[in-house]
This record gives sequence, C-alpha cells and structure tokens, in this order.
Amino acid sequence: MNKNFKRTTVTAALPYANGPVHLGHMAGVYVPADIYVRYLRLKKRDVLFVGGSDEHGVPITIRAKKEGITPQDVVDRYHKLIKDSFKEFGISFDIYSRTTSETHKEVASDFFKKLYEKGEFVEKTSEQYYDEEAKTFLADRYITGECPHCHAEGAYGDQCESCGTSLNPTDLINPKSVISGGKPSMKETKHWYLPLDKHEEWLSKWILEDHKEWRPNVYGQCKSWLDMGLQPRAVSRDLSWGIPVPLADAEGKVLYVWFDAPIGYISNTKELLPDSWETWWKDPETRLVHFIGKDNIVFHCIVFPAMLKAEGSYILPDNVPSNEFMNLEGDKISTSRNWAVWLHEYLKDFPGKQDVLRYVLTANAPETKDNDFTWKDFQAHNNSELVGIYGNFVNRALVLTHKYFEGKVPAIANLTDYDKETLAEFSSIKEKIEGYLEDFKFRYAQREAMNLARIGNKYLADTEPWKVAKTDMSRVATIMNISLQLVANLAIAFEPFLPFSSKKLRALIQVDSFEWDELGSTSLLKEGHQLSKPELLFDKIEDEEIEIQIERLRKIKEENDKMNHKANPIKPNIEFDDFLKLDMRVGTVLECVKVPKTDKLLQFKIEDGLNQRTIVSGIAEFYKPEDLVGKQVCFIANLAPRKLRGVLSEGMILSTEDSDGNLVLLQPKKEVTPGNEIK
Ligand code: B3M
Ligand code: ZN
Repeated sequence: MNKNFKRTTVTAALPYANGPVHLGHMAGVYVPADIYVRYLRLKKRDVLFVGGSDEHGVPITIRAKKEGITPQDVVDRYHKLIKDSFKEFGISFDIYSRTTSETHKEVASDFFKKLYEKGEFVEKTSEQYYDEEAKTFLADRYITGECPHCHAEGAYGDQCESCGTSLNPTDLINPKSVISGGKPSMKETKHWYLPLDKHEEWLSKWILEDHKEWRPNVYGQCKSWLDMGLQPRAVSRDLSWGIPVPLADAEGKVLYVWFDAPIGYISNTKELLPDSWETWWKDPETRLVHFIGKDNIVFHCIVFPAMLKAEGSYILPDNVPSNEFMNLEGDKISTSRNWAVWLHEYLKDFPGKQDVLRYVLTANAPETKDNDFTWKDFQAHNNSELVGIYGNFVNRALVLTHKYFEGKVPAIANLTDYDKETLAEFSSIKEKIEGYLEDFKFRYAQREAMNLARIGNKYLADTEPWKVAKTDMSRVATIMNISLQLVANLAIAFEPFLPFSSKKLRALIQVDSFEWDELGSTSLLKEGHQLSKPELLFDKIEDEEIEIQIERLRKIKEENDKMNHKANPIKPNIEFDDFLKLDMRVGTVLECVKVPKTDKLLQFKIEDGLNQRTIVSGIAEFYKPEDLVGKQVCFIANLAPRKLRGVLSEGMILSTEDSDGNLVLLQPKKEVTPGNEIK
C-alpha cells in the first residue's frame, strides 16, 4: 500500500442468482477476499466487506421461463442458497444483500438520473431484433439460429455454444425468437450509452501509469482494451426484468445488468450503514478493493470506474486483484454442462470440512494462471499437509504434554542454540506472511503458515523428547514449551485461511482469542496453563470418498458426451424419382476373403438372386471374413462398377457406425430371399 489509507472497502463480485455457487467461484473470488478481510480485521484495520447477489440479467428470465416460474422466484431460491453456502464456508461478509432490494432500486436509479442530468450519456437509436407476436425486443440470448461458423443449430445471438464463437444476433442464419418461435423483424429502438471513448484518456493514465502494481493479468487485459480503443456502451436494455430506466420516455426499458450490478456494492453498503455509507465510498482516505474473476475485469477496471468518475463524488478502486480460472479435472467449469462441484453438495459429502476446501483452493489458487482442481490432489493436500504436517504436529505436541506434564504447559529450563534458532525462525514468519497478504499473494502466504508447522515437526523429530524423557525431564519441559508456543502461533497464522480449524485449535489449547500482532511471540502460553484433551484437528480422507466424487464426474462427462453427439446435417432434398433410381438389395455372402496387401478391404462373393457378384468393402478392421460367410448383407446393386486395388467391385455394401466409430453392417433381422429389394 503506497498511501496511508484510513479504511478499506472490500467487495467480492456479486454472483448471478440463477444457480448455486461452485468451487470455481470460491477459488477465484470469495476465499481470497475472505482471507484478505479476515487479515485486515485481525490487524485491527477498519474494513467493510460487501457482497450480495446479482439478480438481474437475461439468463435469470430464461431460467424462469424454462421452469414456468417468475424471475423473482428464481432469484429468491438462489439468493438464499448462495447466501447460506457463503455463511457455511465462513465467508465473513459484513452484509450480503441483493440487487432486487428497495435500497438498490433507489440507489441505482438515482445514479442513472445523476449521470443523465449531468449529460454523461449519449442517446442512440439502432435497429434490433423484435418479436412481432410477443411484442417485445429480443435480447441476444432470446434469439437462436444456425451458427455461421460451424452451422450448428441453436446458437445464441451472442455466442455459439457448439464452437464457442462470439456472435452478434445479426450473424445468425435463420434467426428465431425463443419466445414465439417466429422469425424476428428489425425495429428501431433508443438506448443510453456511456461514452467510454470520452473517458479513454484519463483511464489510460490512471491504469497504465498510476497502477503498474496491479496484477499482470489485470493490467494486461486493461492495456489491450485501451489499445483497441474504447467504444460507447449501452447502459439500458429492452427487457421487462430489471430496474426501470427512470426517465419519462423509457417505457419497457431497464438498466443493463452490468450498469446496476456494481452499483449494488454501494446500495448494500447503504443498506447496512444508512448514515455512514458515504465514508466507505467517497472519502479519499478510503481504499477500495474489488475481488473478481477474470471475466469481470473490464467491468471493474474500465466501465465501473468510468461510471464513478462520471458521477463525480466517488473514489476509484485502488486495486482489483482478479484471479484466473480454476478448472475441474482438466475441463473448464460449466454450469450448463453441470461440470462443477457445488458448495452445498460438497458440504453434504464432506461435512465439517470447509477448511479443507478453503486450504486446497488457496494452495492451488489461480493467481497468475488458470489452475486445475482434481479430487486426487484435494485428497493429497489434505492427507499429506493438513493431516500429515499441521494436524500431526499439533497432535504430537498435545499428546506429549499430556503424557509428561498432565496437559499443563511446562516451564523452560535452558535454551540450546538449536532452540534459539527455532524460536528465531518462527518469529520471522509474521513479516513474511504479512508481506504476501498485503500483496494479495495468498498461496505464498498460506504456504508460510504451513512452514511454521513444518518447523514444528522438524523440531520434534530432531529433539526426540520421547527419548530424552528417559533421562532429562527438564529438557523435555523446554522442548514441549517451545513446541506449544509453536502450536499457539499456528492458531494465529492460519486464522485468516482456516478460521474453523483455528477456532478448534484455540479450544484445544484453551485460549479464547489471540491478537494477530502476537504472531511470532515465543510466550503465548504461560507456564502452568492447562490444555484440553487432544483431539485430531483434521481427518484423513480415504480413497473411497474420492472415488465417489471421481465417479460422479465421470458419469456427468459420459452424459454430456452423449448429449453433445450431433448427427451430420441432412443433405439437400432429392425427388422421389431420384430415390427410384437407386437399386438396393439384400444378398447372401457366399465367400469372403481379405484383399491381399490391404488392411481395410474385404472381397465378397454375393448371391444376388440373379447372379453372383463381387463387391469390395472397407470393413476388414471390424469383421473377420470367415464370420460373414452365409450371412446376409444389404448392398447398392446399380452403382457403376469400379476397380478397387485391382478388383472390380460391382456395388456397395451398406453399413453404419457405432458410437466408437466402428463400422456396423446393415443386415435384415430375418433371412429373406437373396435379391429382394430394399424399399
Ligand atoms: N454477476 C458476473 C459473474 O458472476 C456478475 C458479477 C457482477 S459484479 C458487480 O461473473
Ligand atoms: Zn458454431
């Protein structure tokens, strides 16, 4: 931090309330934001952590339509589910509200009005798709058609999900309205635009010169937007779900979801602190930090700051620590393909293991590049680090103290050089962890905390108190005292990362709370202080538990593959006369041999009811010639003969393909007279 700020407003992206949250959301946004906020609180800095659900936008209306319920029903359901999940995982928002709140409606409308009155918008009329039957303009997602690139049917007006290409609604071939199914027409409509081009100059300086410290992925994305040149962006839409544009001539128009959503941070602050909210948003001594995922960078680094600047009375974000994506078992997480681990389901399968997920997501945090979550890796982190290092050290220290000193912290007698070294080592950890946390390097910060436990394990292994106990109890007392000080330090060091485990650990050592600034202290537990009975801090996760998760994902993948399989497009129509020209028949295989020096070709002698004919067919990889003799096959009888590898083939045997790409012969279910026609 280069300026001396008095307080920090921390926001975490408002998740869309049209589905539950998954571990990608947690890894990208909520766990790091929560670590940061918990750390600031422990440091006794003034901090406000604002969250909420984003309840507008077209996907919510589409889901409502599909389920035959109202958009309000959809957001009510998911807002609650999401809010509960965050609570269960210890995401410690000061407020978690929603963009359908009355306060938000008011704040967002006023914000729009102020920009409108200041002349910060430009009005533009353009032609957009309109459904004459339903009498409504069609949002991009409400138009489907054939993709101009891969020709898949059902591509959306903004994107083809088959090939991933971004589209404009007018790119679609044969566009159709999702609402009426009819062909949409073009109609003029007026909207308000935020002229980002007019903000380009100050934005360039503000980001590219004044915020070189932003993460390279954030800085880089902003730079490429700025290099391309900014365009005016519409801040309204023709839609019935959303906050009505607060102007007289704006019937049927609402604020664009990306206009109202970031204002939600402000509204939620106002809802919590009706009298002092402005301090958190307008005082230049307040530091604003947005935690987001990488797909939200442009909105938080360019569009929202332009809105705030245009309004004139707000501060701008000081940092936007955006993460890259967390993939799942090698594939991009996708709500529509159900390729995700949903938080509420995780908790059902791993009750009480919130911290394990928090730990693993931070250990693999996609801070600089996309990362992958795998269940094997999850298990390994739990078993070898949380159980094997952290839990193991704590347990050994507590068990030995109970064994030798009735669970009371023993007194230090003499310090050896090695003791002094160990103490010095763990005193230095605070500075390291803090340095990383201030820099939003959460993986490194958490690794330092784990290193503290490593120091502890090494110390016990090197000093071997269980052996020394045979000869020198005062030495054992010193060793255990130092070990217990380390244990207490672990409770502090892990507090921002693993709040549930720190609480449990504090209960084990019978301490209500620690101050963050005590981290590194070598006298946290006084001589004679009574400890609770040892209990394991973490449990091993067995292979079977992991197999269940892997199997679940395997099934989902299998289903997706099935659904994604699309037949080839149908060829252009032919006339009935064309069909009549084709002579297809059933024949009996008299002989069948491999064509010499080929891998794929079989040579058949077929009884066709009139004659015997030779046909060469490329199915040798899939059938043994001897198995086919005596069987019946279907063939085209009037295909002009042609030579294949020197053999004259008089026709073509019909086959199809199974799902693995193997050829399968078409054969009549019941034996028929050879030469019978197929019709
Ligand atoms: N709801 C997009 C998202 O969840 C959006 C974030 C809004 S933050 C103001 O990715
Ligand atoms: Zn496509």
